[in-house]
Amino acid sequence: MKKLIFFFLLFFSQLSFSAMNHNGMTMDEKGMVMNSNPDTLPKDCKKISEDVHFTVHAGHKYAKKFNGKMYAFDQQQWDVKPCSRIKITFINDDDIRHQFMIHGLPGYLYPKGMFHIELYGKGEKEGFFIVPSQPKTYLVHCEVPQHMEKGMKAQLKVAGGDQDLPSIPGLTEPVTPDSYEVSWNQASWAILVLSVLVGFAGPFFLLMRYKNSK
Ligand SMILES: [Cu+2]
Repeated sequence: MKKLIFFFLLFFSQLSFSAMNHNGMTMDEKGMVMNSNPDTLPKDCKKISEDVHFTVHAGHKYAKKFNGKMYAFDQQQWDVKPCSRIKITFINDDDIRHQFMIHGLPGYLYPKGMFHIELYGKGEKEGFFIVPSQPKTYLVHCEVPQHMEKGMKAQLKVAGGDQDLPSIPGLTEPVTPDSYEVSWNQASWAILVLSVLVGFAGPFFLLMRYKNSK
């Protein structure tokens, strides 16, 4: 009897883990979807203008075309109309953790202004969010440490957006250029000329002193 109760409890604990769903979050052993919203309209929208479906891939292979980058989405920009309902099918092609995370959505609908799909490894998950009406550019990235810096950064533009975000691979210039690039300003030229002069003049000066001392 005790054994039976034990297995009964085990079974139900596994069941509850495999379909946790609270505070706008669903998760299982493959990953999670946070703040998915398929039906609540932002305050400034009277109705959903259109339904769009984006399949977003994340992975190492999508960064190959970008110099010095390591991870990327297969696309770096998406454009939608005001009040669109967006369905995201997020596919992770890597064996490591990746996220599709969008920031800046209205806080009264999306806690911390965020909608987020995460996959712990290869796999696929989907979720919805509805955007407000005003023209705005939203940051899309992966928040796993260093993944954004290594290329996993993109933007979603509503009604053409209100700006371009920096450092989007193949799209916009970085805020600070990579440190391994040598910028030939006046100071670096001066140092080069000086080091050449010292390199030649030093031994010559020593030789002259040696000759004079004889
Ligand atoms: Cu990532």
